[in-house]
Amino acid sequence: HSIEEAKRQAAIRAVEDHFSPEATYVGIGSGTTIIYVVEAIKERSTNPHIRFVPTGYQSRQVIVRAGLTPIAFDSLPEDTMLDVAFDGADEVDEELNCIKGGGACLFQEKLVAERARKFICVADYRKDQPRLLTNWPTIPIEVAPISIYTVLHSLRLLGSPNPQVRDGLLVKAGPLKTDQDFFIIDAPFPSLLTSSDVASGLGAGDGTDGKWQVETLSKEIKLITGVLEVGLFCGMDGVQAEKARNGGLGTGS
Ligand code: DER
Repeated sequence: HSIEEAKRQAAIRAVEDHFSPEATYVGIGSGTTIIYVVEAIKERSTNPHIRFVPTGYQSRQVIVRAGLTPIAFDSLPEDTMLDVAFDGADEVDEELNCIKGGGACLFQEKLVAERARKFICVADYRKDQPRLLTNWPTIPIEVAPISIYTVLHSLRLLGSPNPQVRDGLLVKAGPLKTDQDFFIIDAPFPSLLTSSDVASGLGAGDGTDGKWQVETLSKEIKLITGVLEVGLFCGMDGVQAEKARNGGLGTGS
């Protein structure tokens, strides 16, 4: 099967398992896998009042192009939780911690994910790794443009060998700008320990031996002045991962 077919299969199963036709508020993430999720939801939704909460301009475009109705995160009725939020990821470890931000939408993605009763990560088999930073090399971090030198210096002190401001490359001269008009720094680190790695004595997880436990490092980075959000989604309530069957989970199936 192709990667696209694997994404589509994972998306269909995620929607079959976790989307109820009566849902009213549904979070929609960013990237390409989410397009298959929206297609599958459109076929199953029966609630005329259903509203979709985007996680950025691209996500909103996917919702509108599917003929569905968006509602802005800051227009939701007070105290309203989303029934479910679906999103992709760049890598998922065995404890369902995720690296997100390959699409530079991590801030709104985390806002929406944390406001949902259930966060469903839809990831094809390429994303499924024992530890984060195995296949995906860097942690995306959203920062205030004025603070990049402060953040780059602090990341080096935390042990990142070569953090880089994400460039617009051929798409835009100069650094990429997020939907919040911020910059993205991509910071490489050695692969991140899971909680069970630390429990089994593989390392303290506090960076003293150069190795970090995923949630510990996420909190350290978040504390750097100038950081808006970190592309590590750790220990989130209701995280489930729908992984593609074809070639997924190392089964080679
Ligand atoms: O930016 C993100 O976290 C996205 O969810 C994204 O990286 C996943 O993208 P994909 O579905 O195109 O692989």
